[in-house]
Amino acid sequence: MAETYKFIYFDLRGRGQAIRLLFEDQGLSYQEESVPVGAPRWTDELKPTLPFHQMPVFYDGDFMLVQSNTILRYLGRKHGLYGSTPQEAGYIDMVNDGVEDLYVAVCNLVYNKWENGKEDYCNKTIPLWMGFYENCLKKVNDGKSFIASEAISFADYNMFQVVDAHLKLLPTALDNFKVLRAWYDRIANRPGVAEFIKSAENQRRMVTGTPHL
Ligand SMILES: N[C@@H](CCC(=O)N[C@@H](CS)C(=O)NCC(=O)O)C(=O)O
Repeated sequence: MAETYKFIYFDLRGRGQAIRLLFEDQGLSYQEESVPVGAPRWTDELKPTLPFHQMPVFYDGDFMLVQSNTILRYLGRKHGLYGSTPQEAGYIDMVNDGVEDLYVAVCNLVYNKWENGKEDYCNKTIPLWMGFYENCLKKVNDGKSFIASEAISFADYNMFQVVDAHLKLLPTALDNFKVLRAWYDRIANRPGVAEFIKSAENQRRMVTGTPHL
């Protein structure tokens, strides 16, 4: 029987979202514990026990991992979502690191500099990065497949969640990026992803722990 993974994260999309999308799209069995932000379950019980005092947390049986990108890579290796050559794996890593950069930037915006930063972020940062992602896609099969090949990778789920978060912030974010838009729609329409996206639990979750996003 296939393993049931265990996953613990806040009741947010945040850094848990790409992992959830991967589980759902790949039909992997998982049980999630969703912890309310600020709950004693987090502050008193879980946090002090974790390597970096942060979530998400993932268990494959007794084997525990934290660090969202590490968890994605682990699942990528285990489930064939990490390319089929060293070059493909390198390209997947490169794009995933580019996703991390924008994720950190958007968190910095909503947590630290919303009032003074929003306009610049929407006018400059979002088009710049959507362009970066579109160019990365175009390098492989003219952007008609996934990040590194015809096969989806863990980084596709991660790039999907970061693009999706930016569409919430700026619904026109993809208007000038047809290749990225088509890639986004291809992923959004995969049955496992589509069903998860429209689920009540997903709809209810904010991207971050702020009122802005
Ligand atoms: N580099 C880590 C960052 C993890 C992180 O920042 N976790 C946040 C939630 S997204 C957290 O646990 N915050 C609660 C706290 O620090 O008390 C990762 O990618 O998992």
